[in-house]
Amino acid sequence: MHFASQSSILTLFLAWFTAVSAVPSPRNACSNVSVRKEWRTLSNADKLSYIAAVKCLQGKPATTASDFSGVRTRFDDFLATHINNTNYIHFVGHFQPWHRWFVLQYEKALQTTCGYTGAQPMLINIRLLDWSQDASEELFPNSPVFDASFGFGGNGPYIDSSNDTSVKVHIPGKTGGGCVENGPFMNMSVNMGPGLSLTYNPRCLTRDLSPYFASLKLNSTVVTTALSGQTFRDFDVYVQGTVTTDGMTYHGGGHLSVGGDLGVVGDVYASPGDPLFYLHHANMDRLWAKWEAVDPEKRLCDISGPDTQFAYPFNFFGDIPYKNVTLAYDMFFGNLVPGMTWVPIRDVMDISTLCYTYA
Ligand SMILES: *[C@@H]1O[C@H](CO)[C@@H](O)[C@H](O)[C@H]1NC(C)=O
Ligand SMILES: *[C@@H]1O[C@H](CO)[C@@H](O)[C@H](O)[C@H]1NC(C)=O
Ligand SMILES: *[C@@H]1O[C@H](CO)[C@@H](O)[C@H](O)[C@H]1NC(C)=O
Ligand SMILES: *[C@@H]1O[C@H](CO)[C@@H](O)[C@H](O)[C@H]1NC(C)=O
Ligand SMILES: *[C@@H]1O[C@H](CO)[C@@H](O)[C@H](O)[C@H]1NC(C)=O
Ligand SMILES: *[C@@H]1O[C@H](CO)[C@@H](O)[C@H](O)[C@H]1NC(C)=O
Ligand SMILES: [Cu+2]
Repeated sequence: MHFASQSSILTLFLAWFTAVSAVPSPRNACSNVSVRKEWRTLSNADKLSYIAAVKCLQGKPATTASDFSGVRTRFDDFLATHINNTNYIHFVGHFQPWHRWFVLQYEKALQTTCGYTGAQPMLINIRLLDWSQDASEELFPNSPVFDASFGFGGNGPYIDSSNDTSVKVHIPGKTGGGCVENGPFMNMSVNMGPGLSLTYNPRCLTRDLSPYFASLKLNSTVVTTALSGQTFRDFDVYVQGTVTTDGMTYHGGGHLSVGGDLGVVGDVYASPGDPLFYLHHANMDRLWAKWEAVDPEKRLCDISGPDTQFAYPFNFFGDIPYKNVTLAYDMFFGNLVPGMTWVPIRDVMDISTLCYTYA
């Protein structure tokens, strides 16, 4: 009993060694896997607990208040970090990797700072129905995500912005523009923006829904075309689209079908001021992960694109110098999460190592 024979010790050791070498190193093992689900598949109780966690984050102390004068809460840390980095993280090769890490840190903040036990929800194209069934234009504003009791509230009242020169790109079919009038975020304060401004500028949450734009940009054809890209470059160039309404696809489409001309989530800088930002970007991330899963051996290491905004192949305004990013490229997050200022693209390529998945 007390002394195992040498041979049984050897057997035990071999069994242990075999088991250990067969599984990934413990460093990568996930003790908890977050299962991210589509908003309308959550129970009402789960919807309310997510919304409560977001409101909780909007009351927690910030970590970047000494970097950005407008920051008041932990929620604002994310808004400010996005605003400050906007010109370095869009129309670059690390656009999708940066936003993957960003949404993950938000999900972790909800979980660790606000005791949220669920996962980051996402939206399948913000439509009433699954995109494979292509909801009609009429159904878009009635999507459960805009519900006042079990969603994020709806549109703002109509404001004619057709002659507003501060609007750079006018969105066809816009129906709102004013402050959100119902739901849990009707009284929330968007503390920074518009644009690059990082000073304290509290204002209401605005939305400016365009069901028409949604029908053009969030339909199944757009998603299928993106996923048919054979290389990351093909996939990513299509997903990022261009800066005109014609050239936008589901990234710009998701922002501007809700943000229109005047809505917060349509502001490329301050878009994380609308809590819906994180559901849209989780869906974008789901589609990237889905694209990767088609050929993991190749696609989990496939990255490309410029390190500089609006360089080739996003050279809409002419050619400028750049380098192509690689897996070793370090993405910058400032002081969003202490100790994680720089994150190499390599570390975010495989969501299974980040301990979340999509249902
Ligand atoms: C796993 O999740 C549970 C429930 O949310 C939590 O209590 C626990 O601390 C988590 N464990 C780790 C290692 O994150
Ligand atoms: C916008 O400008 C046009 C042309 O000047 C004018 O007819 C129209 O009334 C203006 N609309 C608003 C809302 O100011
Ligand atoms: C918003 O503020 C108004 C006025 O203070 C208050 O009556 C209402 O209950 C608040 N709504 C929410 C959802 O917090
Ligand atoms: C789907 O999107 C494509 C590309 O934007 C567009 O040309 C087409 O008209 C859309 N289909 C529907 C049914 O709206
Ligand atoms: C970046 O990669 C693309 C695609 O492989 C290539 O055409 C381009 O010349 C590269 N640019 C630089 C600066 O190396
Ligand atoms: C804000 O952005 C600037 C670049 O415009 C950068 O130098 C600075 O480090 C950033 N600050 C933080 C705290 O992220
Ligand atoms: Cu962004």
